[in-house]
Amino acid sequence: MKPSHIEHIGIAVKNLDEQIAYYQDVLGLTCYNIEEVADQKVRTAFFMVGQTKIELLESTDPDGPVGKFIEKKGEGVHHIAYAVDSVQDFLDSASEKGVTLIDKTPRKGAEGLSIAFLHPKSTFGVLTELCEHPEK
Ligand code: CMX
Repeated sequence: MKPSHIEHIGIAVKNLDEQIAYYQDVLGLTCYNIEEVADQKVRTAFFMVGQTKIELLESTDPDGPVGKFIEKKGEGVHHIAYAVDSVQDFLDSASEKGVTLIDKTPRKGAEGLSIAFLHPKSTFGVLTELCEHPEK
């Protein structure tokens, strides 16, 4: 049940290309994947740091979750994603403990992962994502 590691940190950005340049030129990381996730209304860019990814999120729709977030709070850390063995088991356990779920069952996220979100209003203001790798 316990998460094995932080799968990724999601960062809301206004301009993906400008931010990719910063992560590459200043932090020395390599962008290894750019992917649009139509379901989430975002275009994403990924960097690996050890076992953990940085996921930059550019909104493709002002009414999408990242578009609304940037409008209210500006650019910055948007969510923390934990790697778990079973997203469904984790959701069931969190729900039993009174946590509000955004997703009651896993859905498909970037890079083919099964993902689900816990509502930030019941996780002390931190939007929390659970990720399961398909090979598990
Ligand atoms: N972190 C912390 N709080 C957040 C938040 C975030 N990322 N996003 C929204 N909130 C807060 C808002 O500030 C707002 O708080 P107040 O009521 O105090 O003002 C409250 O949640 C409601 O926000 P809203 O702008 O009215 O937005 P909605 O209720 O329509 O949606 C949420 C909020 C979290 C349910 C929605 O953003 C969601 O479903 N998120 C999960 C999916 C997602 O974020 N996808 C993008 C990433 C995809 C990927 O990783 O590939």
